Amino acid sequence: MGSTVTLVNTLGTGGTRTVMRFRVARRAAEDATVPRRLADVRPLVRTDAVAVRRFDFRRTGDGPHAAWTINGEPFRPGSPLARPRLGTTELWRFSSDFHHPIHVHLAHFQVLARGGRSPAATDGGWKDTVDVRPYEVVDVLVRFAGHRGRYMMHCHNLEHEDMAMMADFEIL
Ligand SMILES: [Cu+2]
Repeated sequence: MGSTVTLVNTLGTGGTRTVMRFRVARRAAEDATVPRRLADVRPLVRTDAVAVRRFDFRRTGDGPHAAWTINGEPFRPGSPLARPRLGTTELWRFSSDFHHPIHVHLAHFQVLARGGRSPAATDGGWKDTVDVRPYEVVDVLVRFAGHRGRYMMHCHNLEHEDMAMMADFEIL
């Protein structure tokens, strides 16, 4: 009692550095339980993939013309970078020059490999976003199980998505 716990954004400065503070006000009993098994996840395997696609996330160009791009392309709505088929699984290989959390809309995936090695413990289960660190290559198996139509993937860094580090893909 009386102690404090402060949540800090170590990448933040000024007003974005200290996120929140908890003050322990009283003793309390914890009566919640965690189920022994959280979910049944059928692991996808490499041979499920009917296609392999590469998406490279990096800064392209110089000076005022520099931009955050995917496969060197600026965002062009309506020009999909991939056309996967509904009901299939593909291997998507994400590479990066920087720290980019890659978010794929409405198509969940499982991490197959990180830097050519087994995924990290935090990569387990179904994902809609994967952390790709500087000069890292992350292979994911994406399952297109929802609906046909145009979807989007993008870097989830706010500054990067604000600068249109995004691309369409279309599920056929
Ligand atoms: Cu980014």
